[in-house]
Amino acid sequence: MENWKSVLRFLPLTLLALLLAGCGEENLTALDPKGPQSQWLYDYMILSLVIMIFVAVVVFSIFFIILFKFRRKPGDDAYPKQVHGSTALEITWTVIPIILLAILAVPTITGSFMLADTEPEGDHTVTIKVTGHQFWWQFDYEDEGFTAGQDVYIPVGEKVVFELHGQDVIHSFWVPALGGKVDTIPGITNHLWLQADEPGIFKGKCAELCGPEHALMDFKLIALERDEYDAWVAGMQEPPEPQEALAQQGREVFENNGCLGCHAVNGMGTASGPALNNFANRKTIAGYLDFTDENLEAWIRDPESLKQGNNMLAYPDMSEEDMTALIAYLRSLSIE
Ligand code: HEC
Ligand SMILES: [Cu+2]
Repeated sequence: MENWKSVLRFLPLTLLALLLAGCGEENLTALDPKGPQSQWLYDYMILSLVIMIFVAVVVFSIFFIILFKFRRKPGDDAYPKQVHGSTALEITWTVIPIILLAILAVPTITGSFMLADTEPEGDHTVTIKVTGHQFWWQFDYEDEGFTAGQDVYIPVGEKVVFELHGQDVIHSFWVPALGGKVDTIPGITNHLWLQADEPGIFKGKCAELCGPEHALMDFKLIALERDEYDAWVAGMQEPPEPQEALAQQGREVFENNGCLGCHAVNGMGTASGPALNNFANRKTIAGYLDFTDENLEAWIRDPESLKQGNNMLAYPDMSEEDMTALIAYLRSLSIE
């Protein structure tokens, strides 16, 4: 019994430690902003926190002062003086909150307009159509004429507009280090803009419970300098051709097994599976598995065991020879 009590006593501390431990992953935190949107959100959070701490300190100080100053002293048996209402006090505690709310209202209003302003800036604002699927992301670069799966590339230091769509259920597009989250809803188009102030890989999450593997619906936003970004776009428009014999053999396996029915490797994608034109450039398979041959094979043989309820076909009986060639082909799909 005693043991249980001491365990319980440490529970809040343990939970708090776990909670804080989750806040540190690089480029997956709103507490280390990397763009104007997330910087604004962060500053606003700090401002509200400072105001709240100020209020808490004042209120608790008064509370404790009164608690000690006016407590009953030994031998003090007189009935205390009764007070009802104090105009000065009531005005004070009405006016101070009004001032505090007014301080918060100014950035709330200007910031809301700033965050919602998805008008293009200049003539070359990149617009990307995002579609949330169970449990992966599709990124259509309609002006440039190609589709990307899982990883979304943007130029650094520029406003990028995202047009958000949902394919099946409601998902939510969120890159914590760059900005707020916005839902992707079937039948409705939402908008969001983001900007990355420095090059890097920013991790993204689906932020709306969308099915059994919602937690694995991860993606990456990759910010490149303008010239590198232009080179990437050109690469995506001219997808790589396999050079090695094994990879060429693998392309046949790919074509003969109906992979092409769901996966585009060229141009605009179909809607049922991620485009694979730059698959070999990914850091992860299916958004979260380490990029190794073993994981790739495991995924193709039995995707259900790795991501429950996803819409990929399983190929448990593919021969080792076909599998080796197929993996060589998939590994050749890279944009320099
Ligand atoms: C019925 C449609 C369908 C077919 C057929 C199909 N896939 Fe998929 N595939 C998917 C879907 C959907 C996903 C995304 C699953 C997820 O992450 O939720 C996927 C994911 C993948 C991925 C991971 C992609 C990434 O971006 O990380 C690879 C690799 C892949 N498939 C390879 C293949 C190969 C090789 C074949 C043929 C042997 C094949 N697929 C056949 C639908 C399909
Ligand atoms: Cu989702």
